[in-house]
This record gives sequence, C-alpha cells and structure tokens, in this order.
Amino acid sequence: MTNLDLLIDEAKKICILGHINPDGDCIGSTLGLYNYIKNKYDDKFVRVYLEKASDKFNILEGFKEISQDLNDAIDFDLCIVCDCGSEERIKDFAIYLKRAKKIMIIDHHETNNIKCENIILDKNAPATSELVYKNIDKKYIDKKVAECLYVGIAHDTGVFRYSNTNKNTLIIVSELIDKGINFSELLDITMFKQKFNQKVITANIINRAKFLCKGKVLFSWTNKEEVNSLSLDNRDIDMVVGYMRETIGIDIAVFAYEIGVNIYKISLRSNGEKINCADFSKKYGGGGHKKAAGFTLKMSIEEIEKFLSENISEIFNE
Ligand SMILES: [Mn+2]
Repeated sequence: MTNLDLLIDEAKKICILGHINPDGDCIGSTLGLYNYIKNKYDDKFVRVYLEKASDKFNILEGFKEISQDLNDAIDFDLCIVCDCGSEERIKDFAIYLKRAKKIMIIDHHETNNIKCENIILDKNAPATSELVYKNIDKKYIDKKVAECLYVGIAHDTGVFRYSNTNKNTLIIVSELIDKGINFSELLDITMFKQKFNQKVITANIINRAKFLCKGKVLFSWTNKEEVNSLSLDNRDIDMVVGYMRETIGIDIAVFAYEIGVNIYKISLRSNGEKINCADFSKKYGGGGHKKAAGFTLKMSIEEIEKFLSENISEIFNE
C-alpha cells in the first residue's frame, strides 16, 4: 500500500482540490483520483472542488459532480491537492484545506512551495496524472479512471511530444490504453476540436503578434472586449500560447490576456533547454514549469510590451 492509499483508507470524508483555471492535467488527476476512490470504496464521501472548467472535459466521468461551492459545512478528514504548487493557486477552496485533518499534496511543479508532511513531489514527472497512476492500486483502474489519467498526461506532454515525455510515461499510457479507452476521441474533444470563433480569435492574435528581442520573442495579446465580442471566455484561448510557440526561429512565446481591468495574465512557453520560464515567472509572483509558466501584471498592453522589451532578455542567460 502506498502512503496515498493508506491516507485514503483511514479517511471517511475526502476532498480533492487543484489549481485555479484548471487545465487538462489538473482535471485529469483530480477526477482520476475521484473515480479511483469511488471504485475502490463504497463507504467514502468524496468531493472534488475546482473552478468552473471548460465544458470540453464533460467527456470525463465525474466532471458534472465537480463542486464550486464555498459554503459546504463539511470537515474533511483528508484533503488531497493535485497539480498545484502554491496555496495562492488553490485560492478560495483553500478553506477546505485549512479545515481538513490531514493533507496530501501530489504535484510536479518546479516552483512548488507548499510545506506538507505528506507530499508526492516529482519535478521531473511530466504530469500529476502520472504521479496519481504510480501511487494508486492498479486493480481499481477501470476505463473511467484510465480516461481521466490519459487526458491529464496527454495535455501536459502536448500529446507525448514535449521533452518531458519519457519511456515510463509511454509504458503508463500503454497500460491506460489497454483499459479500452477511446484515446482518439478523447484527444479530439479535449484538445484539438475548437469552436469556429476560437480559430477566428487565434487568427486575430497571430495577426497582431510582434517580435521582440531581435526576433527571439513572439509576443501577442487579447482583451476582454475581443473575447466577449466572439462569445468566448478565457478558457477558450488557453491553447493559443502553445500554438504561438510552434513558430520557427523563436525561443519563447509570450501571450497576455485580460483577467480584470488592465490586469493581464502573462503566459510563457519556451523552446529549447536553456530558458527557464518558471524562474522568470517566479520573480514576478507567478510560477510553473521550465518550459511553461505564467504570472500576472497590472498594466496596459503598451506597458506590458515595454516591460517585456526591457526585462525578458534576462531569460536568455546571456
Ligand atoms: Mn500539471
């Protein structure tokens, strides 16, 4: 029995949390664990709390049961936090963490700073969903659990093509596929198929992109006005920065999107091994991974462009 299984075993009421603006790995790892606990035990109360995520994840079992309630009067015996490197990124749901009798963290972020007795932290793991897989009893991994963990690993590895993918990842994925999951449909629905207006906004964003730092940086942005005018929300533009990164000749893509009046989330995606997006983001109050990280700036787009032109060259370690 793993430490995770032992903690689950002794708890009656369990909550599972992740990070704000939940992505595929956050949803895959939390729901994978949720479905696993439900498979293995019929006497546990288990609830997942996450911010409202994109409906495309509806295909995963348990998605509809994810709660956004902040007023549950439940004192949990165990709170499991997946794919989250800091308490600020748990945000409002941290109330359940604070009240829980025991805490378990499962994470792979370079910038993890949560102090906790029970922690499964592997900064080299490509996805938290992979860490969940390694720490649960394989007997209780059915098709539903496999679908969640597959989606989590696929999202954080860019469908097994980022350099974080390793032999073990592919062995795990092959075992998940063996559960009879429809991986082709899972990828199409959660990653590739988009609303037509998502393609329109991507085209707009690419059209206004600028090269900074002698062409090493590709920068672009959108704001609430544009997102709203196309009947989209910020969850619909999470793939844009990854798409920008796939540009020949650049070392890093930087994408800014408005989350409040003149408050922008800055997303970074880098190419090559030399650049550390996590270190740069950490300096400005954010975090993440070496090749994918982000932070928030309170300034206008003109000021952000100036800020980047003046500061981002330090990311190249020259
Ligand atoms: Mn992750």
